Amino acid sequence: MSEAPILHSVDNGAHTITLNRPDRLNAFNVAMHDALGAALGRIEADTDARVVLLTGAGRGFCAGQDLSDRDTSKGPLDLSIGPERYYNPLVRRLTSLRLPIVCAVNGVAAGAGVNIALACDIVIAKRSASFSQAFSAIGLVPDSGGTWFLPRLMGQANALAFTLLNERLDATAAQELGLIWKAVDDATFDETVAEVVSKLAAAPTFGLGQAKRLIRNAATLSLDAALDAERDTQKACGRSPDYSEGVRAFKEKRTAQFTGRSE
Ligand code: T3D
Repeated sequence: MSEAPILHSVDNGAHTITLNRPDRLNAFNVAMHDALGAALGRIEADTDARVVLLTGAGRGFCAGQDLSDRDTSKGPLDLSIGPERYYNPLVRRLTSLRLPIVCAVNGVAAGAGVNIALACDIVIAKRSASFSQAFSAIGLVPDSGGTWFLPRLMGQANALAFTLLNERLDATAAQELGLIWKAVDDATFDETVAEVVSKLAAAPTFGLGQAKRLIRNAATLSLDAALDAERDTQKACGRSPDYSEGVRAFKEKRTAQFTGRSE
């Protein structure tokens, strides 16, 4: 029996999704897309969910599209289908999920694998991990949001060189360039990821989800529009039980016990 392409577990509101095609460096095929979509559907429906962790099995995080599924011997392929059917909906779901998503880049990330990591909210990479756009090596353009994420995160000059030269960036350089939040020594990687996930699992989830939405939307807003959006969202957050609990706990000098709920 073949291995499941996605592993999904839940522990106290923390959902872990593991891309599980290690012999292909967790490259995406249709079965993996479908299983990931189903896992995200379960998470979206879980009213007790607090945080999502996305990672990969084996020595890779994700090598993008599984190229063994692309047969060019019989004429040109329509490569708008993969983005339209799978990659674009995936990036939209990750960026709009009302929960924080931690991406633990456990090893090599290439092509869409990099850009899917960048669609997550907090990216932590093993010091030994690497990032390459890979697309230019096979005549393609960055997809899965790469053309949008890269210049915003690392600046246009770095985005262009990273894409056109297809150089592998190690995790330390990726952090220095602003592509990811943190590169962590391999020996302490699992521990650091677990600490971040457990902190987010106990956080005021509704407020975090709103902050994520505002920051992601602000990239295309004027300052005026962002100020208005903050005001309106603060009103909703101010009505949440976690706001009352946070203020009470502050005054009583104790750790807040958040429910994560909006009301
Ligand atoms: O098609 C559409 O729908 C459009 C959408 C496109 C989205 C994309 O992501 S396009 C970009 C696709 N990805 C790539 O081009 C990356 C190809 N892989 C590599 O360049 C290298 O494998 C890596 C830089 C990722 C890692 O190099 P390395 O030396 O650490 O590992 P390796 O030996 O090359 O790979 C290990 C195995 O994984 C190997 O299999 P083998 O020889 O042991 O049986 C290799 O063939 C396999 N593998 C790695 N990447 C892919 C893959 N198999 C299928 N597809 C892959 N993308």
